[in-house]
Amino acid sequence: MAVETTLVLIKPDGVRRGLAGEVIARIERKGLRIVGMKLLRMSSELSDRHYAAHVQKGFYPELKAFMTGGPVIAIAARGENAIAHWRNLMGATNPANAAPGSLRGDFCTTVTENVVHGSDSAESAATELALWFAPSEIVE
Ligand code: IDP
Ligand code: MG
Repeated sequence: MAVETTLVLIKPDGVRRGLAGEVIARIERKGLRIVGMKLLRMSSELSDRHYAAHVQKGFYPELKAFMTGGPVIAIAARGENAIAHWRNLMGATNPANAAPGSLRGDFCTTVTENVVHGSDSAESAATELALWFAPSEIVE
């Protein structure tokens, strides 16, 4: 078992709909620890870097417009196997496949506007955390 830190984003739909408290409560009640958190607007450049694996895909223009269209909350969440635990709490990418009880299963209907982000591997967590947080913004 490894202590991991994962990047959580509350996407613009989640912030706009007042779901930040709901998302944060699920991080906390799971037993993950928040070690970084801030509200910001995702820039065009940050979108292209964060979603580097998706920039060539047909859905990317819509995804980018959505993600840069309103404030997001970025959270660094830490704990044993934090990456997999957060992916489970989020639910499947497409809310049609997301289990009831998961955030995407409970709070959204469309694949683009799906409330939350979570890193999908240790490698992407490290890359994403470096994009979103300066080392001094991670607080023990
Ligand atoms: P993930 O967020 O569950 O890791 P990814 O495949 O990494 O899913 O896709 C990143 C984001 O891009 C998704 O959360 C969703 O907002 C959007 N997305 C993914 N696939 C599609 C699609 O087929 N149509 C529209 N948007 C998509
Ligand atoms: Mg992903």
